[in-house]
Amino acid sequence: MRVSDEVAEALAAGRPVVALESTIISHGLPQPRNLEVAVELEDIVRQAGAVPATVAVLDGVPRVGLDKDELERIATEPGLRKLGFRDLAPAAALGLSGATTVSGTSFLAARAGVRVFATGGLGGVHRGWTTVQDESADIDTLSRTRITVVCAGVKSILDVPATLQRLETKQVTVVGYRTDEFPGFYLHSSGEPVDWRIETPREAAAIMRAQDALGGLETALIVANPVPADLQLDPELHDRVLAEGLRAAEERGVTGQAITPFLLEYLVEGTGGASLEANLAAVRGNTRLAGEIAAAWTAG
Ligand code: PSU
Ligand code: MN
Repeated sequence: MRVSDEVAEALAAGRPVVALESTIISHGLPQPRNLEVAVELEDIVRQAGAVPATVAVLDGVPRVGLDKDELERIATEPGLRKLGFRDLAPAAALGLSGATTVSGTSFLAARAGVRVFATGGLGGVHRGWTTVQDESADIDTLSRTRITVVCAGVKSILDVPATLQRLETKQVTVVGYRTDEFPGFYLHSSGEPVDWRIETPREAAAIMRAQDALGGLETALIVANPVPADLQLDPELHDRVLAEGLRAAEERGVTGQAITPFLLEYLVEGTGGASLEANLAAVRGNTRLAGEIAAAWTAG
């Protein structure tokens, strides 16, 4: 694993660092907007006074912290793989390049000593899980990785109540940021309740310290930060296009790793780009908050 000089120096000096994932860039957003977003997210982290550490695997080397050219590779290289934790060893052994999911990113970031991570929406339990056992590896990794993930909940293409149940079973702590309702990714609320509510980055950092002080399972902390209501996707449009997308995925037999990118892209097209704007608003807000939490964490 190679940690960039800037990230390594910040970590050694106890300065705030925020990990960013790369699958959202390679598989979650359309080109050429994805490169702009990758650069913008790093700028948002810097504005919050933290150092960004985008995570990926390049030519078989797991990387924490990328430069501009490397970000460009993630955004434009054709055939880039999508790597969860279990894919890291084969990619390394075979010298391949790939973007890391929440699962792959959490693992590598935590190994490097980065404690705070920002993304859009987590993976989780897919609809139809009673027949197709598709549950994102994000959940299992977060149940055994000591990292704080700031996200707008889990992707609304999923079975959200089932995903919340799995997070409970797997002992992953979930707190709402200034909300009593679990966010709905593109939507301000999923309509599901969340057990814990915090109001400040300092409270998030205090929970992180309490996790460490208690010891026990090395679980994550999920800080669920809703997209502002005025920037959310219109819920009716969301429900209609998502229903179409789920039907299209079934008709075309899209499954496994391909289903999440397929549905995200379907929503972008079916909503005339509105889902993309809501997705970006969510990721920007999460990235900003992650910077603030990282600062509160290192200040403690
Ligand atoms: N959040 C986004 N867009 C994305 C993802 C998250 O706003 O594309 C990615 C993350 O990398 C997440 C992955 O880990 O989707 C989940 O994929 P799967 O359902 O195949 O585990
Ligand atoms: Mn899956």
